[in-house]
Amino acid sequence: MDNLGVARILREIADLLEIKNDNPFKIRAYRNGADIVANHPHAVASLDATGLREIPGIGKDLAARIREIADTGGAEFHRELVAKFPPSVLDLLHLQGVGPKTVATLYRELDVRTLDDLERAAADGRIRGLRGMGAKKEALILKALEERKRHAGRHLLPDAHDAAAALVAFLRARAPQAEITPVGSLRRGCDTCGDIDILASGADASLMDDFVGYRLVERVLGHGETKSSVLIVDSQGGSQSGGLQADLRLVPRESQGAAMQYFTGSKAHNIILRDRAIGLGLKLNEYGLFTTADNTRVAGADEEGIYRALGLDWVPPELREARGEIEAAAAHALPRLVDRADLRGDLHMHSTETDGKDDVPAMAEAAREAGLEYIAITDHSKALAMANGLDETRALDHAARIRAADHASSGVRLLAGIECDIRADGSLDLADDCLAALDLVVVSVHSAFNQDRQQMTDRLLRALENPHVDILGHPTGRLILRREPYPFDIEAVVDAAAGHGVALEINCQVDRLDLNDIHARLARDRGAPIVISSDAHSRRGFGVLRWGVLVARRAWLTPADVLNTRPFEQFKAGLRRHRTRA
Ligand code: DGT
Ligand code: CA
Ligand code: CA
Ligand code: ZN
Repeated sequence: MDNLGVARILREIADLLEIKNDNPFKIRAYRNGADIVANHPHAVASLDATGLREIPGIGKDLAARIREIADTGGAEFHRELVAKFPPSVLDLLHLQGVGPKTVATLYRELDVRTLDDLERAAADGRIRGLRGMGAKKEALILKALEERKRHAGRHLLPDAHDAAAALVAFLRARAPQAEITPVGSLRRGCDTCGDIDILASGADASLMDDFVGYRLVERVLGHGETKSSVLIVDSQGGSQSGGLQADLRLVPRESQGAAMQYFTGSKAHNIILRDRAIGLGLKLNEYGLFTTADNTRVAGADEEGIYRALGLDWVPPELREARGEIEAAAAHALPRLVDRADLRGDLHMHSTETDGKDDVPAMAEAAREAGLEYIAITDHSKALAMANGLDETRALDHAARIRAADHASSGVRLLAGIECDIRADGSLDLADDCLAALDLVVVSVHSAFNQDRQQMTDRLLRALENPHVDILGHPTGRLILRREPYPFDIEAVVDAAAGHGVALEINCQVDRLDLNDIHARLARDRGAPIVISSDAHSRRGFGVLRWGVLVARRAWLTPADVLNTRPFEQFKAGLRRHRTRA
């Protein structure tokens, strides 16, 4: 069994224990164990009990449990828990606003075992009568169910990316002479993907047999000569999202570019391109670009050739959304999009001082390995008690240690920052003199999400007025496929940020990507500075920067639009705290 399989069972044990209202330390031990196993660079199944216990955070009991799972494919303890609770109750836990206590009550009192059971109970008004629930809670549950339906069948980009990368590697090994690439929304860098589209050219038809025989295929939906579709189990195990569809298309070599172009999409981009072709007396399809008059092939082997024949510069896939890219390509005015390699700094991350897993020197070392020149350590403020958030005294002590570490190191430059909570009324969680004494202040909303549009707008605007605020963190609060952004007037907030010189964050956490592409482009257009930050919670947390860069590219951002592409001194000078004083 691979690490993700082991981690999944450990995580289920933690969830089930939580529903059972078991010992919180035990629950945390299993949950931490699941994270550690999932992130471990080597297969834990290949380690013996002693080897397992050498992994920091894995104790004797957990090591024994992991061995049992690796040896037998399961754990007795897990089976006992599953016997007490049907595994389908775990689906309920993924609903926004439904915690383990609620699940336990619903199960015990109403025998709610599945999402369907829950929907019926809520629709019948049976939930409001339960202790600690009420009509408001019932309405929230109905809303969460509805949102879940809306998102059903979509997957986070990084999940789709990982699944596609493994599948493409498998296919390439089977057909080394062929050209095999992911296309569709995945290639465009969309934050969610409906399915995985893969294009192969120059491959033998037998590649289709290899494809449907892939190890992770759960079900074959179609098996043809030029197109096949399968359902594969996704890395999360599929129970929540119901598997991931993958399509493979096979085209002749001379159509490679045309098919790349066609199947990358988007549909809207393709339609504009096709109309442009018609206007030029040409015909564009997935096989090539042809003259209408006598069907002569004009282009098709490569994408550049297609765009060129249509009088266009090659359009980066992230821009192919019919948002003005064709006009820009015709005018040779496409932007030079920001790259991961352009990033020199990272302005949002956590350490062991609050809810991070690694200390400041370890984070600095990992940042250096990730090619960064400077970072800000921005641990939580006291309102986040759950995360052991900092009060003024601890924040300043922590800052002193960060600065000492900065002087001691010859590598990455460190900024002593904070991620300060924005309270419900828009005031900040830490006193002004404390914020003024730090190098960088990120402010974010972590509570009172249910305010109405006006309240939330006023709250954010008030926070931005505080002169010590440099960056607004994860500005809309969305959790992709789980929680909608809180309602607020984004244009008013973007304009205020531009006016105050507060940077808006593209938070790179895979389920946040907040700002999204549209909002980041709006921010740029209105003159608000932008930063791309990892929000890393461990030394392995910098890998997510690539996803935020994709959002920035989809937002048409150039390196000049992103503050943390600047060298350290120039970056610092561009921060609001230094600008407003100048
Ligand atoms: P998704 O899967 O919902 O995340 O989004 P896409 O863009 O990957 O959509 P998908 O998988 O349905 O199709 C892949 C690409 O194939 C799409 O981006 C453009 C092309 N395509 C599919 N259907 C049509 C169509 O009816 N007309 C045109 N012009 N292109 C299409
Ligand atoms: Ca697709
Ligand atoms: Ca598709
Ligand atoms: Zn946060």
